[in-house]
This record gives sequence, structure tokens and C-alpha cells, in this order.
Amino acid sequence: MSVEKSASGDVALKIERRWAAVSILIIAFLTGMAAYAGIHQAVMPQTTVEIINPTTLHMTGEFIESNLGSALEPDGSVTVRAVAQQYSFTPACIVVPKDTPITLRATSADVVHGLLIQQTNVNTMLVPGYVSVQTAKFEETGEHLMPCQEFCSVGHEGMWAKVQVIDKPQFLAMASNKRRLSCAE
Ligand SMILES: [Cu+2]
Repeated sequence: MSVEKSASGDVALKIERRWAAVSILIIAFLTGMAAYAGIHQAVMPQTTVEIINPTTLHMTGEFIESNLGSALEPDGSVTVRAVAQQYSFTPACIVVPKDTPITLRATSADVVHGLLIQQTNVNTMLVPGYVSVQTAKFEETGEHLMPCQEFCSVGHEGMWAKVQVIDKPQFLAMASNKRRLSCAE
């Protein structure tokens, strides 16, 4: 870098150095933050890893078809159970109430899939043999797309579901006469 030996050149150099220092500080801060988050997560691993037999999902246990969908828990929270398989999610449309803690429990019946709810931070992989658990809370009613975000073979691009967020009273009314809910058709 050549800088003219003049007063304006000195000023320019000074300003340039100051901004360089600011950008270095920003990078150092972000690096520190990433390191902290990484180390924090590494020293605190998931407390439980739930395993499940993917070949008997449809016959027995938590993920049989009649148990899939949204369930109202005694504490007022909602548990959503879903299964991914080439090339769909069951249920194809998930219904949840707004302003309610949601626990999503999902797994795969065949290969690795992904589950992503657009406009939210819900994003997890569904690995056969394991139950993926993620919590969420929706603050507004509306509809979100839920595509498979992990390439799972030729039909991957057609694999997606929907999430419908509805008002809580409406959800409670639906839950009062049905044990497991998915979107009203
Ligand atoms: Cu998939």
C-alpha cells in the first residue's frame, strides 16, 4: 500500500487503520462466539439418545399410524409425532396451536431424511433408528411448508408436508373429541 506523504494521506491512513481494527474486532468476536457455542455444546451433549427399530415402526410402539399427529398433553403442551419415509411425511399436514410449547418427535422408516419448518428454527435430521426431538413455539397463526431437507433419492424434491398453526381455542375444541390430530381436510 503506498500512501502519499501529505496531511490528507495521513488522515486516510488513520481512518483506514481504525476501520481495519473494527473489522478485526468483529471477526474476533464472532470467532469467540462460535468457539463458545461449539465448546458449550460439546461439553453438554444431549442427555438422551432415543433409539427405535425402523423396521417395526408401523407395527408397534409410539410411531404406529394411529398414534401419529398432534396430541394434547395433560400439562397443556402439545406433542407432535411424525414419520418420514420415501417420499412423504405422515401426517402430511401437521396442526398445532399458537402460543403453546410444542415437542416434535419424529423418526424415519427407511433412509435419512430431514425435517425443516420454513420461517422457524425447526430443522433436524431424521435418521432411521433414532428419534429426533425438537421443541418449538409458534407465535402466529398461518401455514408453513415443511420440506425434506436431506436428499433421500429420486423423489426427494416432491417430499414435503405442511404445518398449520391455528388459534388455541380452535385446537382445544378439535382435541376434545379426537385423541390424535392432523389438519382438518
Ligand atoms: Cu426425504
